[in-house]
Amino acid sequence: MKLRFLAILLIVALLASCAPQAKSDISVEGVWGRPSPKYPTSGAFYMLIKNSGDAPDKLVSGSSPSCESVELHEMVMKDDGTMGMNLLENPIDIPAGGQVELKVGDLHAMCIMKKDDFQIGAKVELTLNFEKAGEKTVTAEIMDK
Ligand SMILES: [Cu+2]
Repeated sequence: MKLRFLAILLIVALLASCAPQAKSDISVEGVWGRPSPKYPTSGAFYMLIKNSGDAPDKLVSGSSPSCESVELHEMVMKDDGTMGMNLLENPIDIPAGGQVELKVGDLHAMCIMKKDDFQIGAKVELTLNFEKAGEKTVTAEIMDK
């Protein structure tokens, strides 16, 4: 009886010590940007964000030396049938083992009051702030597409 109790204790202790800490593992690919076709003072960044970890993460915010500020936006269909964009109220979820694409006509990181760095072929630094993974600085190539 006592032995069995000790065995259970031992198993519980082993399980507790072996339980791996769930972590997110964020990588960012294919980062590019362009001047906004509609808003002369703005630009947009697009990219593929992958999470190969076993915990979900969130893209909370961004910043760039080439922008006054960076906001997370999504394109939406307005009541009158034209496209507009909304400032996201919540961070962008990056699921564990999943990916999220910021792409034209959908989610994007908006460069507010861009500086003169958005010439085609230029490289613009962008820092992304993730809830768990922390800051990731990437380089966006400015493209004409
Ligand atoms: Cu936008």
